[in-house]
Amino acid sequence: SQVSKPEIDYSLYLVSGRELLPEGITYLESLEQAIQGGVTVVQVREKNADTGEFLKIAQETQELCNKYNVPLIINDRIDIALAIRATGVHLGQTDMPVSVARSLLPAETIIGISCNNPEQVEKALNEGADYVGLGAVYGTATKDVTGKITGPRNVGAMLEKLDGSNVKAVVIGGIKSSNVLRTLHGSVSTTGHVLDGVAVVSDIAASKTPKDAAHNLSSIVKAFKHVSLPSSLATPFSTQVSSPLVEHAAALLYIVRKHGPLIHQITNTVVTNQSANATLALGASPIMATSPHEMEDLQKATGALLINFGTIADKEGMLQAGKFANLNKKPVVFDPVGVGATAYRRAAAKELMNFWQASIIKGNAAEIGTLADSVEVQAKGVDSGGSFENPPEVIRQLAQKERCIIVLSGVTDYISNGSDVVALHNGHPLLGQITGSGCMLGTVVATFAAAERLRSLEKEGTGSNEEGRLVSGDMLLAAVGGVLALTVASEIAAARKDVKGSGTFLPALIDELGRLTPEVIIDRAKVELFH
Ligand code: 3NM
Ligand code: MG
Repeated sequence: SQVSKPEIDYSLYLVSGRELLPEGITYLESLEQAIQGGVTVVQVREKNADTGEFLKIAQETQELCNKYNVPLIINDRIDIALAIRATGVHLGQTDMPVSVARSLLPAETIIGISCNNPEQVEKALNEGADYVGLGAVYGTATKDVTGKITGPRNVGAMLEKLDGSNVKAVVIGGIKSSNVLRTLHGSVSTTGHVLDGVAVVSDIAASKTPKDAAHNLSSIVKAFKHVSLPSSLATPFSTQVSSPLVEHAAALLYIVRKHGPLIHQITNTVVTNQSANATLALGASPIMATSPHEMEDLQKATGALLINFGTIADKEGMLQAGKFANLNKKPVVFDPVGVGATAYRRAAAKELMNFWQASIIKGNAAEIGTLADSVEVQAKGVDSGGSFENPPEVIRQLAQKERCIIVLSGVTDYISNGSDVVALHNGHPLLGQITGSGCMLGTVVATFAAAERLRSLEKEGTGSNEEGRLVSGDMLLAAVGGVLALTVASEIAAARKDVKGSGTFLPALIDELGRLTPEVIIDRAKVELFH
């Protein structure tokens, strides 16, 4: 029998947190302002209240929710939900089972349940839950979530379980206006399943200005929903043919030279100097700052951020830099140098990728193989070689999973946005004989990413739907442009009469990056497209 259930807008789901209220504002004042700011559904969550007190709070909350036509959900307590005829209940994994709750409640009652992994989501679906709360996405002081932090990167696998169902999903745990867009962007399944909303306690409940807090969150969620249907990583280029792709990518060099963007690079001590010189040669400005304390200010002024963890001593700086780059919608290029070499690096890469969203990840076969959990390529260290049987498929899948562009460097460089793959056949063996040519590739790609963002913003103007996207511009084009610039420059440098080996090659390469033009790139590019 079909029961007609209330339609709930899960965009901004406020879970109450009376103990977090600041001085000078009552629970009901805070709640009313939050609803006025854009909260679309409210849950009363009381972990210490006696039944009488809980009931009173639930009744007062309901009165206010009714005034604004906002649905009310009761945490855990079926009896309270029944007593006030609440729209729904929210259950935890150790609360009453969904099926039992369902048998006690009116048929139209919404039942939600907290899930921490795909198995729990599957169970919730089978038991007839109406929505799931996924998390904890980040650490939070509001609830003990020890051992249960998923990061946005594990949300996609949970969402995928809901494919084909009408069960809705929100994320919870440490979500704030400063990380919500990055969270939404990262929390998408490889099948394109996106979130229906976000659930928040402290970012609203602890605010002295809950209306503003709710409005900030709500406008970001709504803008994201607007551009995420149907879900895509970035503007797909599959409508373009290969020649305009290269022309567009190469032309970004003009924008680099015209605007001279600041390229912030946290890179390793082996290559800092030559990476900075490569940036200057292209016409951009390097900043090689590493202190976590200046990241908030720096990321307002930069054009793009490169994080290369070849000598990983500044992890806190890397975390903060990426966070503020995401907040300021600046492209982030991640170069996980030698990520397979140690357990520490593998863990650090996961921590970084869960904390901020990369726009482009660049690595060799060993590094990409490690990130993709590939058994095919065993990472044996920073310089280990290796290759994949089917490189396009490996990076296509990794791009979908990590929600960014993947660049796989090698004799042939492969780039994917999760749907299409570009193979680039430029370069010279001398690149393999100097240290840090891979790191320099990250630098050049970051420089082109800054240019592509500027191009996109100039073209779109303000007020476009770029607002709902984490980074403006097609980062696949930026990656293609960056890879072509370095590899074409290497061919020209290697052919010079004054280049006699790797020692003379490095300065010649810097020279040729400085002399490079889009026309030369277009002329020499050897590009292949896979669909
Ligand atoms: N449930 P804040 S995390 C109530 O993981 C709750 O199921 C969680 O609070 C879960 O927005 C959480 O202040 C607290 O981080 C969320
Ligand atoms: Mg509970």
